[in-house]
Order: sequence, then C-alpha cells, then structure tokens
Amino acid sequence: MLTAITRNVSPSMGQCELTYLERVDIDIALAQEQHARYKEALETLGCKGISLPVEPDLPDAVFVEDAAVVLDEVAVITRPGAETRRPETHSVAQALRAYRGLVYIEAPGTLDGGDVLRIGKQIYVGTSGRSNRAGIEQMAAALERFRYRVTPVPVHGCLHLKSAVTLVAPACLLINRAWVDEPYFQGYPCIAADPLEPDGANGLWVGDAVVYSAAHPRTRERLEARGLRVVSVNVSEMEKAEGAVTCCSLIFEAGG
Ligand code: CIR
Repeated sequence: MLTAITRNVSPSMGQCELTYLERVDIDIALAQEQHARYKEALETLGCKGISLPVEPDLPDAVFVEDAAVVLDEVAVITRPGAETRRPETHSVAQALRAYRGLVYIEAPGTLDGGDVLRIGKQIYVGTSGRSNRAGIEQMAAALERFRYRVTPVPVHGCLHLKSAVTLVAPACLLINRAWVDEPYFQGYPCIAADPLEPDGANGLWVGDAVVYSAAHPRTRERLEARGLRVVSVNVSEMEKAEGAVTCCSLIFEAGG
C-alpha cells in the first residue's frame, strides 16, 4: 500500500530558507490548515499517512521530500545543501528505518530530494545550488547495485530540478522549459507549464491523479486537456516558503 510521510508545519516557517523569492509574511495558522487539507488529499488518493513530530526550531521541516529519496529497494538519506536543513534528516531516517535499508549522503556531498526525479530505473538529479557533484556521485554509487542509472541535469533559475520538471503520469512529464533543457528528457511526452505560470511545473502524481497547486489554473487546464485527473490543493503559504506540492511528502510502497 502507498505510504505518505509528512510533517506538520513548523511555527517558525516564517524564517525559512529563501533563494529566489523575497520574504513575505506567512500565515502559519493558514499554512497548517492548508497542510491538513494536503494530507487529506493524499489519504483520499489511497495513501496511509505517517505524520512526523513537528520541529519547532527547523523552519523548513515541513518539506520532508528534501531529506530522503525512497526507492523500492533502499532509502537514501540526504545531506541537504542548506546547512540549516541538515538536522531535518534525523527523524526522517528514524521513520524510514521501519520500511527500508538506509544509505547516507556524506560530506562533502550535498543532495536535496527536491532535485531527484525518478522515472523507472532512470534517476535524474539536478545540479542545483543544493545538490553537488559529490552528492550525486555518492548516490549513483549507492544505487548501482540496484541497477539505477543516475544522470545529472543542470537547472537554471529555480531552486530544484522538481521546480522545473515532474512526473504527472506514467512516463509523462510536466516541464518549464525555461528552467531545464528538454532534450535531457527525450522520449518522454511532455506537457509544458503555461508561460504565465513558471512555477507550474511541480505536480505530484499519486495513484490515478495529480495533486496540483490551485495557483496555476492555466496549467491545470493543460493537464486536464491531456486527460489527467487533477486534485487541486491550495498551498499558498508553503509557496511563500519556496515549497510546492511534491516537497511536502515522501510517498512510497510499503507492504501490508
Ligand atoms: C528551502 O529553501 O529549502 C525551502 N524554503 C523550500 C524547500 C522546498 N523543497 C522542495 O521543493 N523540494
């Protein structure tokens, strides 16, 4: 069955890391409410939810995606590129230990889960400001025995690879071509985010649907025009923290 690890919004989220956005006030109560609706959407789509304890002193801890990459065979515990975020991995590793063997990215490597896009046995990793060559090489070495192919992909103008491209159906990508070069993904059908919605390339494929931000209605129309079922969520407060829909969960198959 599908399992979704999440972590409720920290009261300190207003002090989050920001790279491309200006800091604006975040309504923490609203963020918590939106996060609760997000978790409900995942449960409606068949995920069993596991909610990690809130981390009051770790502003970005709601973005659990960055702390690990969970594959069928193993989970990679990352070493996030932002130093303030490294303590987030401890409790994520603790939770994942019940489901997978763990491997760790170690210094000088850095890797954010938001940079990791898996399509079958092919893994693309963004060479962003957060994930470095050493981190990507460590991941490739750890996953070689499971026959994964790891390919670094440059991203420009956005935080993570999955800000620029995500999987929204089996082998169908949602992409912002301004932030990542499409030729890297040759052979996969692509839906382009509407040019007026550059942040619209982040969708979370779960079961038979795409969990998708209400902030991008034009791109939503494009997804629906291709026959995809969209489950809309309002994540405006997470978006002020430079988060999006994929980064608020770690979703994987777990027996039972
Ligand atoms: C950060 O800059 O690390 C957080 N404020 C946002 C992380 C979003 N993570 C993601 O998209 N995977």
